[in-house]
Amino acid sequence: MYTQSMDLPGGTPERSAFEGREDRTDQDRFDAKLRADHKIEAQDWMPAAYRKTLVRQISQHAHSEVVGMLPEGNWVTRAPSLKRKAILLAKIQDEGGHGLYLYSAAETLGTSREQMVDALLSGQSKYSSIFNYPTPTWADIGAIGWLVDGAAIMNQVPLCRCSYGPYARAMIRICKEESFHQRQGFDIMLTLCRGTPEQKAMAQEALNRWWWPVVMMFGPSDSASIHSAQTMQWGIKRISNDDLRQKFIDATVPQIELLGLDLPDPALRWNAERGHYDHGPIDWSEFKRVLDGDGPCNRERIAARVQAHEQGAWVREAALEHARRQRERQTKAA
Ligand code: FAQ
Repeated sequence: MYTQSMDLPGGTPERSAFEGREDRTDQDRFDAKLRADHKIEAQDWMPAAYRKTLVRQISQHAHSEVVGMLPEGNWVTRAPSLKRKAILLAKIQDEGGHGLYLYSAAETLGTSREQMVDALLSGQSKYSSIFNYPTPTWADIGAIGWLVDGAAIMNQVPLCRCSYGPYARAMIRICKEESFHQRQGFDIMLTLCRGTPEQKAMAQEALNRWWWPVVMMFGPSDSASIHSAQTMQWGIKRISNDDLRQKFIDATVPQIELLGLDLPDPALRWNAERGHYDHGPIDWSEFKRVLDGDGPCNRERIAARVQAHEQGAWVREAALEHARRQRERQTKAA
């Protein structure tokens, strides 16, 4: 699916348009494609640093989807009704699917799934800070869908226009599914807010717990973001960390008000001059601590992935053996 254009004889029309001039270097053709807002495809020449950056970002994104299944998985057996359990199971399965599309998109760049998974399990590769927080109540599941998926959509819609074709195409389907996830989370919150005072208090506590980690999820401020300038120049990132964070806050405050919950940051205030909400200072030392492996659940999350990987070894071995036998049978039959 991600590399369809590799199968076209003579390459894509886009490719030939940019390859007509003999005197152009690979770099010139790459730059011209970016300027014309054409997609870079897996078979195209690309600078080594562009490839490396994409593998870093896409694999981190894939790991986030897979590790992101854990906080919600914690509630599958305790969802308050059969309907909520079925919806939660479907959502978690979607996140696993997103991880698979993204690993496939990253594999088109020449890095194997094994290499990427090893980098996650050995702690060399990051995953989103947000999944290092616990889910002590059912309201946390509502808050994850509403806020975490809401933030993910804000960040990922611009990635549908990313310059690397396989990543951009994977993001289109992922965004559609995240949109359903966001609504189911808001629906959980709405039900709790219209329920008993205890249920509404549970929703408020979950909002207070998740607000700052979600605000941090967009990454360091623009002045501290080491990759943004280059990734924006390459058309990987289209909107900066701070601008996305602001868009998310502006979209979410009216939703908090609609739920009838208190704002989780006393400094949140509409600034008519700027046309945006102002917010309080972000505790970047907490963000750094979580990235450095010392968040509330970092160790638990990696331990759960290592255990799942070890326990799944027999499945990988069986699948490889099955494929080997099939090849053997086909060779004999030929
Ligand atoms: N967590 O220079 P920048 C989801 C790292 S999917 C951990 O600004 P960049 C779905 C960054 O990697 C959520 N690390 O970097 C779901 C870099 O470190 P490095 C994931 C972070 O790449 C919902 C360093 O800081 N989404 O939620 C974080 O330009 C519910 C410097 O930062 C994506 O991955 C962080 N929050 O911008 C699943 C989207 N922020 O690599 C289950 C794609 C920054 O040099 C349940 N990724 N860092 O060691 C992106 O858009 C970008 O990579 C950013 C970071 C915006 C995350």
